[in-house]
Amino acid sequence: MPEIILHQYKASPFSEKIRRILAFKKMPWRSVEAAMMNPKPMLTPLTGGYRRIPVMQIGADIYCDSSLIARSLERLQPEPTIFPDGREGEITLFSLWADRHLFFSAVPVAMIAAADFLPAEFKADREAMSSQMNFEKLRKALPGARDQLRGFYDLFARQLEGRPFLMGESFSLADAAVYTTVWFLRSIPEAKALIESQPRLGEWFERCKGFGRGEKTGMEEGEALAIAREAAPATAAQADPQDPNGLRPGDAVAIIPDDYAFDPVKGEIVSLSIHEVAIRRDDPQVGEVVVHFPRIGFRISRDA
Ligand SMILES: N[C@@H](CCC(=O)N[C@@H](CS)C(=O)NCC(=O)O)C(=O)O
Repeated sequence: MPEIILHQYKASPFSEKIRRILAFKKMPWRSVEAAMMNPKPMLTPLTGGYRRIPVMQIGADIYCDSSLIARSLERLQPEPTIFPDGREGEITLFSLWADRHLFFSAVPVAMIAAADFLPAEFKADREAMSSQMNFEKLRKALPGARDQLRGFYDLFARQLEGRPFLMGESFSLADAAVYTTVWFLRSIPEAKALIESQPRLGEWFERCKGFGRGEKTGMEEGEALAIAREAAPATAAQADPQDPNGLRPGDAVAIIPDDYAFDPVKGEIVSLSIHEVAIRRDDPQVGEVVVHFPRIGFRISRDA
């Protein structure tokens, strides 16, 4: 098993999604405590500009976005699976919904609850990252977000009737994705009240939490950069003959998320498939690295 390095921070809900999966799979991992705000001089040499957390590093291969990190962990260690009963499609679709629709309903609730305590520089950083993170807009969005959340929590509780986990007998990526938001809101009084009114939800939360903290060992940021510098990327060239836009290995492209934090990462395509694109870039600090992105949720454009 290669050494898994996760750039993450404690309060990050999408990191918690990956921490749940690592704990469930009992995979050892190294933790780099990442910065919560820009600038991120210990992360961007690896990613080429992508700022979001979590990021997984294996040597000189860098994996962006929790959906791709989850798939990659499953590939590295298929058992116990996060796609039980061959239900990968359904579970992935469910988790993609949770990553956006569910999480975006949680953001106004969490941010407005914390508004008086958050430092001005944090607010400015988040507003620069996403136009939706403007506190006036968040305040306006709050009543609607509360409505959505109450409805979603009710549906989760119904789904958990007679099932220990959302998809049945076993934990899956769907649980990890919903846990991301429920964990994010765990100490916000109105979200706590929703859980208390639905005992099944609280029991499910404890079940997911019960996998423990996983086998985590700390790592200094500088060590992660040195590891990338000393390693060679392990990604083999791969074409996608059915690529809908005719992209090919060797093409120069720029990649951005399609929702927020539009920092382009530029490089040359190494590998393409329906669900993943990997690009090679050269960085003055870490040398040659290959940065991997999911294709769902990201835009790839030719970089002339
Ligand atoms: N779709 C992304 C979302 C990642 C995301 O928004 N992460 C938050 C932290 S949980 C973030 O990066 N916030 C800005 C920052 O930390 O600089 C994923 O699944 O990884």
